[in-house]
Amino acid sequence: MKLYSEDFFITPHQHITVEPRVPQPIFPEHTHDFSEIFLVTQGIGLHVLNGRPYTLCPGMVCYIKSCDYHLFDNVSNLNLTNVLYRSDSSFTYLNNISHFFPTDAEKNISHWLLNKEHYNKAQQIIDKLNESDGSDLAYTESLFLQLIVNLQDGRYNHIGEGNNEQRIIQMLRWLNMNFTEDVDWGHLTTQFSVSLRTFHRYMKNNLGISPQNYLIKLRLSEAYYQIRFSDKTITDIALESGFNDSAYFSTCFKSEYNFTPRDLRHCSN
Ligand code: RM4
Ligand code: NI
Repeated sequence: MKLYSEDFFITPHQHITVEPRVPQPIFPEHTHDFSEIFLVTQGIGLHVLNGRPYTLCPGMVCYIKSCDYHLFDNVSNLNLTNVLYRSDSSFTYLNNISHFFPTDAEKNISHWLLNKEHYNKAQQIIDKLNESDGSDLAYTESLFLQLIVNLQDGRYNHIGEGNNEQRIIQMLRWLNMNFTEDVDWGHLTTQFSVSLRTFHRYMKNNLGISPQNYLIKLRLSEAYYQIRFSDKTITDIALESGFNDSAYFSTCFKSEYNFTPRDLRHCSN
């Protein structure tokens, strides 16, 4: 299957367009006469690019060149924002931008995770692109430039590549961004090509705690912040921080900080 730009770009002069996919359903293998950069905003799914499978997770960015072929499968609440552009030589004001894209020297590198700061920045830029109708070329092209520079900047190593330690660090970064979600350690370690045993050993040796206790600490620190600086109820905060049970949350909180969530709320008001 081949997708054509006239079906997605409103005018022949428009070179960039934003296509939110909320959700991105299963989509069969296809190629295009345009290119894509997409940012995963929610959920997970399998992305097969040029025959090679990648597991998508929130915070991941992916580059598709027009000649690539790809498909989405096994999606679970997968949401993404797709930025379509005609080609990197179709711009009026931008030239010489190829080095802001993954280059041939980094063969196969098409997916990476963004840290939170760059992820948020990318979202903001994409929102602006989405709001503009594309008629002001200088404006949309300057936003596009900001986007690709930011995506390069906020880049971690290629998912599932590098040595064991690099892969574990990628996984920890993912956790730092996504700790409020349900975490299935078996699934997560498979996704980052790390064995569960190696991960436990790494955590024990380097952080001195188990993965689960690390996850709880991340959730507690988020809850701590919310209790101090928001007026949400403690029960809501517990749930939003990733705890399924507010009694269990209070127990963990007390043992971490030596005072209860309620104590903290009272002295913050
Ligand atoms: C699809 C999917 C494809 C993209 C088209 C425009 O839902 O995101 O990758 O090429 O939209
Ligand atoms: Ni596509």
